[in-house]
Amino acid sequence: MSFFGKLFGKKEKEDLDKGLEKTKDNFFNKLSRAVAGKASVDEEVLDNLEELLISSDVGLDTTVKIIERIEGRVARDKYLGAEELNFILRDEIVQLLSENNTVSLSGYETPSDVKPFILLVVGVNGVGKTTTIGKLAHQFTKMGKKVVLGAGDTFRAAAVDQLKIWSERVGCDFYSKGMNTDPAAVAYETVNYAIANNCDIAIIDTAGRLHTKTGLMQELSKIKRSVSKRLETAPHEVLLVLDATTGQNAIEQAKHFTEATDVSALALTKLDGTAKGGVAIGISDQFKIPIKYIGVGEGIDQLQPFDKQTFVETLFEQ
Ligand SMILES: Nc1nc2c(ncn2[C@@H]2O[C@H](COP(=O)(O)OP(=O)(O)O)[C@@H](O)[C@H]2O)c(=O)[nH]1
Ligand SMILES: [Mg+2]
Repeated sequence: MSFFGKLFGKKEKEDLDKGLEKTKDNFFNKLSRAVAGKASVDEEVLDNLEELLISSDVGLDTTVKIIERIEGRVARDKYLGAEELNFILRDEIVQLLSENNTVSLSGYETPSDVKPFILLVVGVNGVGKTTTIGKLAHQFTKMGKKVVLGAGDTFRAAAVDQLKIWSERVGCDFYSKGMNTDPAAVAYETVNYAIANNCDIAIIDTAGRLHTKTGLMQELSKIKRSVSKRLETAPHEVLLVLDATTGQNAIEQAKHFTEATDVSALALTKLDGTAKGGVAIGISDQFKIPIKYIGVGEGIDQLQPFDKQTFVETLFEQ
């Protein structure tokens, strides 16, 4: 847990425990049923386990990999007791996820030589983009960074207001041209504002509500081009926000967005209140792009840096 340092204290661990409660309950109730009355890990236990992983939203591809690993382990150790299955499972999942270690900045770090750091936030409507932006701005501001939020969701007046309210709560700057304005122009001018006002970080909100998928992707490309027209190296990060409560749908969204645009990081929101937290395991395994943040509640400080190992360990803590 090294990099967390003071970012990951007692409160954060409690939020994570609480956030994963439903996923855990769901998982372990089913796991104990899967091995009930079994002395060893046999074919039937493995079938049940497969079903359990799939129904916990780990996803088919990742489930297959995990089952293969457990099979390998069973073949090596013939006296594997069924009661050990959860320890083995934890082990194998941690190892699987550490194999595709993507090198990236963790947590709330931004490269010290990039200023302003331009963060573009994308994702479909309702996943938690604006909330995540507010929470991120709070963390960055606490670190002493000067932050500006750009109101690039110009489809609804409420979206602009919602972001403004966040900026007031956080105590950071805010840039908007109002609703029904060109989001690409808002993005350009937010970067301009950040440069002119010596900001460390600009976070640009976008709309996720367009009539067609192609339309949305074209809009995002246009926003990106517009940002780099003002600052060639920008955007420095494109953060795709996914809603954990949508389970497999989140994986589908990740596929579409990563195919269409250069997403560099993921945020998985609403892990609290869902039993579908297993989706984080599938996403970590299947995408080269790292999950950087997880949302574990609506509160301003309920966004956390994502650490695969801590996540899996917490999931398996009794
Ligand atoms: N429980 C919970 N709710 C969240 C979380 N993140 C966002 N939300 C809620 O999800 C709803 C939609 O969020 P919003 O930021 O407006 O989504 P957007 O349309 O993508 O900008 C709001 O009611 C948020 O409070 C989270 O981590 N946990
Ligand atoms: Mg929004």
